[in-house]
Amino acid sequence: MSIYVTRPSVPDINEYLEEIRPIFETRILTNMGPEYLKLKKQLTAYLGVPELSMFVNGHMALEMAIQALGLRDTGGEVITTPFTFISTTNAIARNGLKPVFCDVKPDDYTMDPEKLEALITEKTVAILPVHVYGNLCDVDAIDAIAKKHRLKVIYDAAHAFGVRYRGVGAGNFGDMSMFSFHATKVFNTIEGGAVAFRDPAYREKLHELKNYGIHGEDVTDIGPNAKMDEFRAAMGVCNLRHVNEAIAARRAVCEAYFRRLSGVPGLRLCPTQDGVEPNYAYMPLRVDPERFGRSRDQVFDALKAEDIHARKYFYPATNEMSCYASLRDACPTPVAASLSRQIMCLPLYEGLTDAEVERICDVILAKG
Ligand code: T4K
Repeated sequence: MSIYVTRPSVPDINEYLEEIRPIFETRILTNMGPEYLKLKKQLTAYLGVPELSMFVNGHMALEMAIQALGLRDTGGEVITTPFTFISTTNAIARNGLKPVFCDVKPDDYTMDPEKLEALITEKTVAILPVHVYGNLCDVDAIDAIAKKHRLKVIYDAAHAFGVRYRGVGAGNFGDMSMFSFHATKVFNTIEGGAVAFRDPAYREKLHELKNYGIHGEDVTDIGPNAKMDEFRAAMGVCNLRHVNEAIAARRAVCEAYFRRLSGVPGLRLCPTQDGVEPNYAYMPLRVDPERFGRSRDQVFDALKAEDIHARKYFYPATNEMSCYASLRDACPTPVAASLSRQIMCLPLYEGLTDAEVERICDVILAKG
């Protein structure tokens, strides 16, 4: 039987039907109706953030966060990392800004604050680090550098749903944080996303931006339609009831992988960071070809031959994509380049059995 990198969590169908039943009576299908408001309230509490605005997907949430901070079309530079999904870099470029690539740390794959300050110029307007795989960036160092240079910080927290640092929700750092609620994430609304923020001044701005920028009878900012509809919000309400069980089930799968794979020469699994309560969003495996004797691609292909579909998140690094070719040489990122050739994410989801994890590990460890 095929094993995919993930399998979305879904509620019992009757639970979902109960949740959407009132929608058929009220006929409020979208435009921030009762289900949207219900989910927003529940998620604000769950994530432990002061303010939240929900969107049709995480990508639009990120684009709107940048725009709400007044950075769109300023021609400025935004420092980010290339070891991420293309959405992060595209959100900067689609706002008319220039991505500047900072390398990542080899231990947790997040922005290396020691390489950050050298990239700041008079054109820099913001820093956009990524909590990749749910590993938290060095928020203390990054926020201190941003404060010193008066820069905005937007965290791509697409992978960091429910992650806490010293008991504080991941959405509390920087000026804004974007969460993705895509089907492949720890918590899903089918497609969906949100921006968490502290300053209530952005509440109205984000609300207007996702609704074409309409402000009363006027339009002050040019916005798209990026609203989350009632059916997706209802899916979120149902999934949120079970998310703690889903995270616990993922944890058990991760522990099974660690039992088989940790300590194997040439293989590296990501340890839990100090002070961080993780969400077990991804199971990245780094393969050092010299020490392991086989490359990431060889292991990936061996799994594929057994109908096991790991994913090369994130290969190529975003600064290696042709659309960003002109920016590549300006700031080389050798650590990200090497990681993108050595890491793959193994199957991880609620319901992946111990026997399946054993089968996956057998293939990884088999001598080629
Ligand atoms: N920033 C970061 C750092 C991100 O990783 C992402 C998204 C974003 C921003 C943007 O957030 P969103 O706009 O997406 O909310 C996936 C997701 O589409 C994307 O959300 C995610 N990151 C990215 C890392 O991965 P693919 O191309 O790998 O998805 P796909 O369709 O190949 O799915 C992987 C496997 O999951 C499939 O082989 C089978 C299974 N699957 C998938 C879907 C969609 C299912 O069983 N059911 C499903 O409905 O991109």
